[in-house]
Parts: sequence; structure tokens; C-alpha cells
Amino acid sequence: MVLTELGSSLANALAKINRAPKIDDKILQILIADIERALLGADVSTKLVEKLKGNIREKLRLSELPAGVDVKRVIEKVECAQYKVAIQTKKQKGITVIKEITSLLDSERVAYVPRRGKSNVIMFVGLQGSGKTTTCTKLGYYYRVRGWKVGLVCCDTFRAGAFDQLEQNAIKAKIHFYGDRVETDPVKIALEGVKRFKEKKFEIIIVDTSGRHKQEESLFEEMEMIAHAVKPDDTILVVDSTNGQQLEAQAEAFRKRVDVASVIVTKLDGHAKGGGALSAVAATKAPIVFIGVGEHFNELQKFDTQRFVNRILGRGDIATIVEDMKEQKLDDQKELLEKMKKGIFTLRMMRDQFQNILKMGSFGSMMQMIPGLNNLPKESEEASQQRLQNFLVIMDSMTAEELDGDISLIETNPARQRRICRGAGVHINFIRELVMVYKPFAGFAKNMKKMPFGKNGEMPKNPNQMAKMANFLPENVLRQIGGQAGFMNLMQKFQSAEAGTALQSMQNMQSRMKGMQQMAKSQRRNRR
Ligand SMILES: Nc1nc2c(ncn2[C@@H]2O[C@H](COP(=O)(O)OP(=O)(O)OP(=O)(O)O)[C@@H](O)[C@H]2O)c(=O)[nH]1
Ligand SMILES: [Mg+2]
Repeated sequence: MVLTELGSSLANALAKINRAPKIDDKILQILIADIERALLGADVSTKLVEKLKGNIREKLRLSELPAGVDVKRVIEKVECAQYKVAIQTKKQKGITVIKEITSLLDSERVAYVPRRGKSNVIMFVGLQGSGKTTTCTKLGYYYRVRGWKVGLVCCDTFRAGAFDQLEQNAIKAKIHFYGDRVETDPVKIALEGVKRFKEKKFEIIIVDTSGRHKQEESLFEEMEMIAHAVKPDDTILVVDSTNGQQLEAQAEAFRKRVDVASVIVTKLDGHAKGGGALSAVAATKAPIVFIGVGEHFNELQKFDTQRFVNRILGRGDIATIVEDMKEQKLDDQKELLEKMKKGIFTLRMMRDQFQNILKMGSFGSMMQMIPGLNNLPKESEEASQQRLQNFLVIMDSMTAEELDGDISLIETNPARQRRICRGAGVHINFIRELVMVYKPFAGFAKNMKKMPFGKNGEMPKNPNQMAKMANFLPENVLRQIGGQAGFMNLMQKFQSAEAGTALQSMQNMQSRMKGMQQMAKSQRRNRR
């Protein structure tokens, strides 16, 4: 998980404030010292930490706050209406502790946003091994699953095997690809690839370039020539987070030679010192647009500073889930709901839901966005994701009759089970597990008839009805999201993330959460 350690130390520091009976300067000093320790531990530069401390001390003067202001909220909240009033009366610049931490990662500049119906040429640059080729494919995949027409151009003629690497990635991610095994001039390839994709009205054209192990003149010259030839709309610098604070100098060096419009920071998965990398890049004022959190195509997360800080502090990020679902048109699940309300839930429906989960990004990154579920160990996330993939392969080798029929067709027929598993190339145990995961889903659908949904399938708004709804969740899921109160809080977040469609998203989430939980459960059972 990204920066889990930093997140939990900051959250602990803030929790101390909440526990303190009275907030005075001494408590504030302790908070500042705790924050300093946490940030330095995550490799954030001393210079930036000193600046942050100075800002908090200078701008958060407890004695100057008007009477009646809730000091705890002032210290903690990202946006605090009460403090805004205080600011207006005192004519101070608004600052809270979390806002200060957020500003460490904020680059202020606005990044390029691709436009639909137009050819957006995006060129990737960066040092050798920073993750350019992997990230090109991840970004291509990101746009493809959102319905854009995507093409990849391989201009790396420097490293042997570069062509094959990108071609194979493109095939796996189902993205169009252009490259030339014979041509040695990267500029010619770039021109030809971009021209072809433009002619065919591709909307996202990604140009992968070669890297060098350090900032060499030959790398910069090649980069400049390609940029001059294809005139990219966006140039993305890819940097490896394991380089920590050094990234400030690296990003500056690239920006001197090409117009780096935005940055992607890779390899942030499980890297405790990523705070140094993110803050070093932000210090150059180039906006971070995505972060790489694993080697798979879906392990790319859109980067939004405030949402990111919320996420690492364990406050969840419902807004991103709702946005992702809308972008991928996963929020329109009327048909699914209608069927479930009639008590119908087939294996085909489960397969579609599992595919949706995988489209949303990695399992772990999605869990991180749900308050209360963001502390699962990495190992269990990976195992769950793998299990999900196995289930999909199994369901792919089923006939229509098996996918749409009663589960007893499979459950009571060992010969059928063997045939399906042979086709899928998995052990027979997996199908038994699949049946075990499926059954509670089907049971849940049967229960849905009794749930207090509105006329059009919407979630109840009335608190009593909401509480009733919470009782339909499995006990352990309910406990993890903080009981009835946690559930209601989550619902409200969905409602405010986007009224209307978000309610439906919540319903989808409910069934997904149940599925995840079942998987975690069967996993624990297997381990025993
Ligand atoms: N764990 C992890 N590994 C990553 C991530 N992004 C890239 N990698 C790995 O980093 C290694 C180098 O990635 P590439 O995409 O080949 O790097 P590159 O910048 O294209 O390298 P050159 O073409 O040689 O300049 C590969 O093993 C990738 O799988 C990430 O976000 N997390
Ligand atoms: Mg490469």
C-alpha cells in the first residue's frame, strides 16, 4: 500500500489532538514534532519539513483564534467553515495542519487534459528503468477501458528488446501498436507512428522513448528531436520513486530541455520512503498526474493531492470510486439491480461484477479508498486479486447453460466440474471455492426482496431505514466499516459524492464488498 506507514503516523499524531481535553501551545508543539518525525521518516527533505513547521507555527496562532471556534477542527480539517470565519475576521491566510501537509505534495500547476474526438499526442520521457514502457501501457489501458481509441508508438531503438516488450504489453492490454524492427532512427519511427494513428483518428497516441542510465547529452538530444518532430500535446516525465529526494534535481534537468508538462511517479507500491519522491517532484511545480503502484496494467492511480492525503490518513476516498465508476460506465447497473430485486443472481452476473472490479484498478487500491477497509495486508490483497482472476478463467470455460442455470448443475456433477477445470487449466478445488463464493451472493439477492429500497431501487434516505439496511450486511463487513454508524457515514459520503447515481454505486459496492469479504474469509480458511 502506498505510504501506509506515513499515513498511520500522521493519523496517530492527529488522534492525540482529538483525545486531548484542552488544546494549548504545548499540545500543538507535540503535534508539530510528531508530524516532523513522520515526514522525515518518509524521506521528505529537511528543507520542506522546516518550511512546513514554520508555516504551521506562524499561521496557527491559538491565542488569536476568536472565542467559540472549535480548535480541534481548525487544526485538523482540510476545509473548515468555522476557520474560514476566523480567517475573515483576522484577515489571516487560511491554513490548517492537513492543508499544510497537502500543500507539500501540491504542484499548483494544471496538467494537460486530453480532449475527446481529437488526437492527443503524449510523449513519455525519463531515465533508464524508471518505468516508461510499463507506464505507457498502463496509461493506454487506463484510457482504453474508458472508451478512448488508443495507440502506442515504440521509438526506443536504443535498448535491445524494447520493441518486443512494448508489443507484448500492447497485445496483453489490447491496445494498438506501431513499431519498426529495422529502422534505427527513432525520429522517423515517431513521425510515422503518430501520422498513421492520426490518420485513423486515434484519440490517445502515446510515444514511448528510450532511456539512458543517467542524464546524458545523447538522451536529451534524442528527446528534443522527437519532441520537435511530433509536437506532443503533453510530455510526461516518468520517475522512479526509489530515487527519493534526488528526483527534484532529476525533474529540473529534464524540464530544462523539454517542456515537461506532467510527471508520473512509479514504484510507490510498498515503498515507505515515497513521501520524499512525491514532495521532491511537487517542489519543481510540475504536476503529478498519476502514480504507479505495481507492475500490472491496472496498477496506476490518478493522483489528486487532497484525495491522496485523505486516503493515506485512512479517511477513504469515495469521490474517486464514484468518479471511476462513472467514467467506466460501471454505475449504470439497472438491469443487475432489477434482477437481484427479484432474487435472481446467476454466475454470469457474478462474472460481470468481478470483471468490473478488475477494471476499476487493482483490488488493493480500491480497498484503500473505502474508509475502514484500508488496512488489509498487501499479501492478502494480492492473493484476493489472483483468486478473482482464477474465478474469471473458470467462468470463461463454462457453457451458457452453466453460467445462466442453477448452481446445482455444477455443484452436483463432478464430471462437469472436472471438464470446466480442465478447460481453465486450474485445480478442481478452485471450482468448489467458486461455488462457495457464489452461494452467499445468491443468498444476498434472495434477501434483497425484503430490503427497504425506494420505488426506483434507490437506497433509503431515512436514517431508520438506513440502519435497517445495515443489518443486511454480513456481520464482519459491518464491523470493519465501523458498525451501523460507519455504514451510515459511508452512505452519506456516497450521497454527497454525487447525489443520485452515487446511490446506485453504493448498491454495487455493497455486493462487491460482500464478495471481497467472502474471498478474504475463504482465504483465511484455506490458510488454516
Ligand atoms: N513494483 C513496480 N514496478 C514497476 C512499476 N513501474 C514499472 N515497474 C518495473 O520497473 C522495471 C522497468 O520498467 P520499464 O517500463 O521497462 O522501464 P523503462 O523506463 O521503459 O526502461 P528503459 O526502456 O530501459 O529506459 C520493470 O521491471 C517494471 O515492471 C511500478 O509502479 N511498481
Ligand atoms: Mg522502455
